[in-house]
Amino acid sequence: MNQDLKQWVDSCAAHCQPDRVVWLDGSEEEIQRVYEDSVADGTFVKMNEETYPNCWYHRSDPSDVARVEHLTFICSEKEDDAGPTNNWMAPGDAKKKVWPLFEGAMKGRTMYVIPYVMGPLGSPISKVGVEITDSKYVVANMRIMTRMGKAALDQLGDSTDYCKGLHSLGDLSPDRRFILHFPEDREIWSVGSGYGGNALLGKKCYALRIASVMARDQGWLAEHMLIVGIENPAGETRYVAAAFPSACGKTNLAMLVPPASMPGWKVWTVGDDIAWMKFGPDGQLYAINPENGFFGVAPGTSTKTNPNAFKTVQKNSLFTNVGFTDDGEPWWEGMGTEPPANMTTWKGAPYDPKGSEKAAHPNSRFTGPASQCPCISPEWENPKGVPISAILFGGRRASTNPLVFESFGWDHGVFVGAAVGSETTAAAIGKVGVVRRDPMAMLPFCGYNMADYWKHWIETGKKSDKMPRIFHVNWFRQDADGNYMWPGFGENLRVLAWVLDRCSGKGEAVETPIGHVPTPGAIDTSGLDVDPKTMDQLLSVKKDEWKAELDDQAEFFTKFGDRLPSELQDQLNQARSRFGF
Ligand code: OXD
Ligand code: MN
Repeated sequence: MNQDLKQWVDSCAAHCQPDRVVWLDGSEEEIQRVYEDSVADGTFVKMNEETYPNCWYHRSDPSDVARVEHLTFICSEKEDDAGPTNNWMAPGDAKKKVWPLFEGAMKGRTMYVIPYVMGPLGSPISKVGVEITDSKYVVANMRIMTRMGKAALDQLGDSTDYCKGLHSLGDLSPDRRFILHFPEDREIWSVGSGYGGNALLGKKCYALRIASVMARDQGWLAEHMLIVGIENPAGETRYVAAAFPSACGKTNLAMLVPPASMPGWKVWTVGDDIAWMKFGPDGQLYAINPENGFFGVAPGTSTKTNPNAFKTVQKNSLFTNVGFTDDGEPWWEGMGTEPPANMTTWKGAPYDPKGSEKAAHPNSRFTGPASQCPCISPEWENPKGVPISAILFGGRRASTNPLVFESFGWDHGVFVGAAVGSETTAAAIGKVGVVRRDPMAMLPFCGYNMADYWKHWIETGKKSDKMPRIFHVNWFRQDADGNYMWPGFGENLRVLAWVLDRCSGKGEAVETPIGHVPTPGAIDTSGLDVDPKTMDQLLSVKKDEWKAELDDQAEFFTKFGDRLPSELQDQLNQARSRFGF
């Protein structure tokens, strides 16, 4: 028994006072016992065993359905180390305030100890964590989303190199809800929420916020990125990592189905949300997916938009806050079928097809094992990771950003990533929405000062002459009537094909002040309902729009004061001068 771990668990148990402490070994019998107990206490409802074998349905408290950025804190010793985009609390104050909320919080409950590995077992890039929780929902999700149990304890051995995560549902009151990160101690405390991103501590809390700090200290990258393999008709596979803010289609891109017009192309999913990247001995960046499953947004997922995600979750999966039919099946808006009769909503009320209440909460989720994904990459558990040829950044932009462009080089690419913006999804069609700056799609997930994070990116680029090329994509550009000009989904592969052409020194482009944009014929549009004029618009770089864009980026950068890396200020100045601003 690892003494450091035992002491920590004992001290948490003494304070939280559970009725019993259960160390999870990850076996099948064990999880079935947890499910049985969860049905008894109402955490899960068993779904239709014929149509959804070993699937479980959960409704959360209606006040606990999303990540809570305003209650999420980085508790670094110095406030400056958290930076202007994070909430900060001094570690001593945070502990004084939140430790009492754990006192006796697990009375009448079971405390589960979940040892887990983020990343393939035995991979030099993988990391161990241990989550203590009183939530059976968390146990069930962590069993799908991570490699957990005995294998994790074996990997840990006597080492003290693991992330400690203490989680309790507490009383679920938003007034007593805190998600605290102590980057110097590699520790996480989460209380008052059972929702995924707040409570599955391996995901956003460890694999992004804490890991981003470890990555800075140890010389690697922890990023909010999907990883996808693209195989061309000659059978060559290259890998792309892509960062988009939440609700910009990361899971769809990771599981893209090649269009009929591209026979012989295949797309292989490595990960849909998080990438950990380290240099290999050959100087290339290699990426692993630290997760073991997909925790995806259900609404809008259909056999048309993402058949692979759909097939992944037909068995051994969890469904949270979707509609629930009296046949024991899930249903959500955008599933591609008519709402069934006799369904209850995510709130447990009878569904009224004429009413305004949706069956599924907009942030309702499925949790499914990655191994069940029909297009899972044969390399997804390769302990070495997969070599990354290109990095994409992107956001949801009605205007300004062309369908795709390539940066002029690493430092410029870092600037492009740092300047990512995305329209708030509530933006009405036809209107330009409110752009929120979301650098590298890490705004809510970077565990330290974002200016230092950019510096870390700049420094990383100096370590090798085999860095991936950096691109920006925008699937969401609209015409003057508010219609999306690009069809998206599987057709995005046409853009990825150009990206990979550029990586192999082909792929025609014109130089513009923002970077290299495809020449009019460089992206194959045969068989698409996109005429040359529309394509022209999709690839256009408009001076007046970019004036406003660069001004907005400049204003955002001023938040960081002197800490902004001079390389980014230089890139901004150069972009302005290329336009003649
Ligand atoms: C997620 C998110 O759940 O980014 O992956 O919010
Ligand atoms: Mn995400």
